[in-house]
Amino acid sequence: MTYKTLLVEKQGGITVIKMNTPERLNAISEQAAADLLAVLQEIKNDNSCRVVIMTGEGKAFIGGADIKHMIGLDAIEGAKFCFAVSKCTLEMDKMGKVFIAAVNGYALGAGFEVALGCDIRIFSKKAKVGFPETGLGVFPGAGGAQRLQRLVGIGKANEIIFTGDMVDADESLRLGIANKVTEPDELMAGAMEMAEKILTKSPVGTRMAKEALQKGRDTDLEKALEYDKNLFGLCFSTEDKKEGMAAFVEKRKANFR
Ligand code: CO8
Repeated sequence: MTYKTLLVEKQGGITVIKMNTPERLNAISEQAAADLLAVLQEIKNDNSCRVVIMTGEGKAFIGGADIKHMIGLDAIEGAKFCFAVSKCTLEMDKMGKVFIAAVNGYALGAGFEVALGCDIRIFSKKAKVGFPETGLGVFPGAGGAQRLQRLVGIGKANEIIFTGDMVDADESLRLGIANKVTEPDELMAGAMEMAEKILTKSPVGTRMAKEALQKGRDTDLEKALEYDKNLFGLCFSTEDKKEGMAAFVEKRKANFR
């Protein structure tokens, strides 16, 4: 399928989604939110896709929700628009695929929220993230406040959200927001390299690991370990577990299908 605001490219088990309205810094309009949700549905039903790389064309990953659109919205419309973005990241959480954000430039507001909705973030040295919302009379309501405090802790999340200060790539790496920082022209190669490495692993193991991590995040340890035990048991009924362990014993590379 083709989309008005983004490009999709498939390369083996990897799908690259590139936000593609650089003239407005890939700001999320109603159309962009609808396109993003639609492409996620398409990917969800594509069993050949196991890793998704999200990035942006031009100097932004996503410059935020479209302020020129939000200026005319009332309370109900504002909440609906906000949830259009939350829905995308909730879908990403639930999908058994790994999402890598290749953050090429500004990831602000809803853009930072989308990046935080990814499982792994690789930053170009030019990347900058932040939540300017409090300066606009709102707050990061599409998951930013919740996801950032889980990632960096409450104190730092408070500071980033209350001040609206942008955080550069090196500081993001230090805080654990970025997994890795690359030269700008090496960003996609870095993201592809990580995606390729993930593809060599068992699809079942990866999928179960994501589910365990997601479910455990907001659960007490005892319940989380109970859940993990059941997922772990489930792995033992799969070809991936047979192949992975047989390959170890036979001293060869595993060949997962
Ligand atoms: N919305 C609408 N238009 C935008 C946005 C945006 N978020 N960001 C940039 N643009 C437009 C600019 O208005 C400009 O358009 P024009 O040429 O017509 O004036 C064009 O993109 C290029 O941008 P600039 O000329 O401003 O580029 P600079 O390099 O000078 O500045 C900045 C880059 C600093 C990133 C600047 O563009 C900026 O401050 N942008 C706004 C960033 C922002 O505040 N983002 C947060 C928005 S609020 C939000 O995301 C709410 C999330 C929570 C709820 C989710 C709801 C869906």
